[in-house]
Amino acid sequence: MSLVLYHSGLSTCSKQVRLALREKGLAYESRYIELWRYENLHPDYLKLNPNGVVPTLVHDGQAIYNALTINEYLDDVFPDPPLRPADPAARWNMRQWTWTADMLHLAVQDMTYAAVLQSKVDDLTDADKEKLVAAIPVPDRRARWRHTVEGGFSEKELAEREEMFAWGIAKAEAQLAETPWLAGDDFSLADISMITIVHRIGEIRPALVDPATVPQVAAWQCRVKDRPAARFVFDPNTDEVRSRPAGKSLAGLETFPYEL
Ligand SMILES: N[C@@H](CCC(=O)N[C@@H](CS)C(=O)NCC(=O)O)C(=O)O
Repeated sequence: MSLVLYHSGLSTCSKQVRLALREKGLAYESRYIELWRYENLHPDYLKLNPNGVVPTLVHDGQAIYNALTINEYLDDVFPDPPLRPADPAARWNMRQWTWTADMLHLAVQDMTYAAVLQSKVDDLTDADKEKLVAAIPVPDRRARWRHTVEGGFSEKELAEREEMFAWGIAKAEAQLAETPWLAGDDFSLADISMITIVHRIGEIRPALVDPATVPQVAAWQCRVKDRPAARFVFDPNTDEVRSRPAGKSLAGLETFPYEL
């Protein structure tokens, strides 16, 4: 049995799959996709993931993508320990939390583009900016990138993203006042999806996760991050978090600007 994970160190979606793999004790081969070099848009990578994003998991030669559905697949194929509740109502709750995490991810992504990617994109020539945007396969993402290369998000747009963050954190605070984990009594994919988002919100807007105002979310973050899988995935000093370590890249992948 072989599992090969194409992922990027700090990407929230990559962390979700690394968490699930480690919760299940599954060993995997790590292949780094350097987003800052647009390796995710390289034709060789697009053959594995036509959406042009990380992560992608290759299981015995079969490529599967989209963090949430990868994690559901892992739970189907490697059911022990389970990461989804058996009870239908709790499973529904788990799914609406993973949906919430996906909604929040759109806002997180825009904020991350503004904070990190904007300056890197600004360094490209106009021709390379055009080439880059044209290579993005999913129209909605292409439009976001176009927005970034054309100057980026306005203060008003960023404030709207921050409102989304506040909405998500308040929703989690209310849930965690009722149950120890987001989907109920047991740790699940809901916690895996949301911890990566809440962690990133804490990096971008620390005031929104202040323990004084959201004590339940703060205590839950400690509970999740105390698990061995999360201790590893959120450790800033591992190979998985640093930018690509030498010798672990997608073999033969060029760095941008390559022929697209
Ligand atoms: N949740 C979706 C979205 C993945 C996603 O947006 N990944 C980001 C990193 S967290 C990415 O690859 N970004 C590259 C880009 O924006 O071009 C999935 O897992 O496929």
